[in-house]
Amino acid sequence: MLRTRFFVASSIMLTIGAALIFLLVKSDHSTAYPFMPEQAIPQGEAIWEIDNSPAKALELNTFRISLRDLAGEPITDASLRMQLDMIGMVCGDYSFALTESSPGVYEGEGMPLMAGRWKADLTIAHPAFETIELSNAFKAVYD
Ligand SMILES: [Cu+2]
Repeated sequence: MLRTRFFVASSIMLTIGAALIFLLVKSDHSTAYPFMPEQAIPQGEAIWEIDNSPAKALELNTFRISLRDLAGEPITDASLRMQLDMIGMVCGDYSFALTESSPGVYEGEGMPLMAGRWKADLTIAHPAFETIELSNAFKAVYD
């Protein structure tokens, strides 16, 4: 009797486990790599914006990063670079600089070279603090 109950219980657990694994494997990259618009940095936060959502493959898309300190004031005079790299594929990176368009707001244009899921690696250099590396993910489509 105890053995039967144990058997039933473990069968249920196995079924649930298998269902979870199936869901995890089935989930596409859009859930595995979400776009995270607000990211904490030691000095405050970085806010990501891409003018096209989804981004347009083989076209220039404006990437905008706003840096704010813990008091909500803009972090000015930083040097920002971004590198776009397709997730799970070696089809070429796209690297560009972002320039400060207004205090604490940095803009640059990047081109995803194919439709699909992309990773954006951001480097923030500033004379007043150690270089910060952030990453995000986004989707690109053909127009
Ligand atoms: Cu590719």
